[in-house]
Amino acid sequence: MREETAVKAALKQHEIELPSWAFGNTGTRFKVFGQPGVPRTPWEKTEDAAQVHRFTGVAPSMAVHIPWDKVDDYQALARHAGDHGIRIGTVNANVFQDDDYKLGSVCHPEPRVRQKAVAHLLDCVGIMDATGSRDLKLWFADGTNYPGQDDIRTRQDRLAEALATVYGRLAENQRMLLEYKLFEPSFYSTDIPDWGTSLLHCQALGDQAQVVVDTGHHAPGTNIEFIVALLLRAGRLGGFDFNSRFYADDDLMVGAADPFQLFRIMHEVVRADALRPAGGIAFMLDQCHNIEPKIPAQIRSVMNVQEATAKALLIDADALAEAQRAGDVLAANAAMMDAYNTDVRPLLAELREESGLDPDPVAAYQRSGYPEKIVADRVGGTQASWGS
Ligand code: LRH
Ligand code: MN
Repeated sequence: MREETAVKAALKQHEIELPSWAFGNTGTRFKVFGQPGVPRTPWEKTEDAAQVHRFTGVAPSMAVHIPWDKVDDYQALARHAGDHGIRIGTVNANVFQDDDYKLGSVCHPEPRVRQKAVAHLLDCVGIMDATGSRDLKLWFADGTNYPGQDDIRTRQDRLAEALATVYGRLAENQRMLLEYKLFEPSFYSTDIPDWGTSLLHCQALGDQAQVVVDTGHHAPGTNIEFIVALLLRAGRLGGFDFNSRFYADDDLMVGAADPFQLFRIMHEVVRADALRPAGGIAFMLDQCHNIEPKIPAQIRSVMNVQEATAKALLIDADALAEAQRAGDVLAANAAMMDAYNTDVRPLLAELREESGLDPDPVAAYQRSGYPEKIVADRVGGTQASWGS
């Protein structure tokens, strides 16, 4: 069993990035619910993200989504984040909410629309220059709803051309993270539906192009940790969009629906020694808190990742390897299950206290006065939302 000190040391340097859009109003096609105290601006979203870092100690960056987080001065936004103890992280482009993009964006039949989409992606690289962000995350809603609607292969040619243009604009220290999704909003074909399609495009582009695994973007029953192991082996796992789901892309709190799956995924990361920042994996949350209070939900989500990671770090790697070598199926499975069934909450509470934090981050936040403050302060204006 790995020493507790080694486990704590590994957890201390494990950073989890928060999504700005989780602090705004979100919902489903049926309803987007408001909540008192929801931020109205990217500045207020940054302040809320800083609260999550304040109480967990391991969420020092917030991803932005453009234009949901559009501001006149991105350097000023980055400074604002710095003033609150965090930094602006991944820049997410958005070419899925404009009327022009009904038939796609970079895969659209019309060159005018493709050029418009590429222009936005290039603008996002400009924003990265201003915020000092390393990663550009690209998710495309592009696809078709009926067989024959468009030519599958030609759309791949258009996609490859657009990605190459954007890739060519990246600075040396910048990366392109290419996200895949099985379906929705397209219901027949999606132009980047799976890890293989994303990987093929990344390999065609170059080393600065990496695959993002959004845990809600697979067919039910998919062995996601297998995909993770494969991408790590290929040196192409750029990041995760963590969330959980019972059915489709539900974007629920990570670990809420399937904590065992999250544990198995983090086992592959630990086994590849890719947990540390130098491992190059962006551990991002991508969630929507449609009905639950947003800041406590983000704190809980960070804690869920920490718990799964602590359990993965506690796997007795030698015993596991020995049992695997010996073909001892039950002993090998037991090595995993013993770690998974270990209650790591006392260890994490200790780690927080050793880091000068309250052992119970959610309770500490609730007692902080911040929940009441934002409800009192944030009156009037328009609450932030994913503006669809
Ligand atoms: C698409 C997605 C993508 C984001 C969006 C908010 O479903 O996972 O990562 O741009 O959610
Ligand atoms: Mn995502």
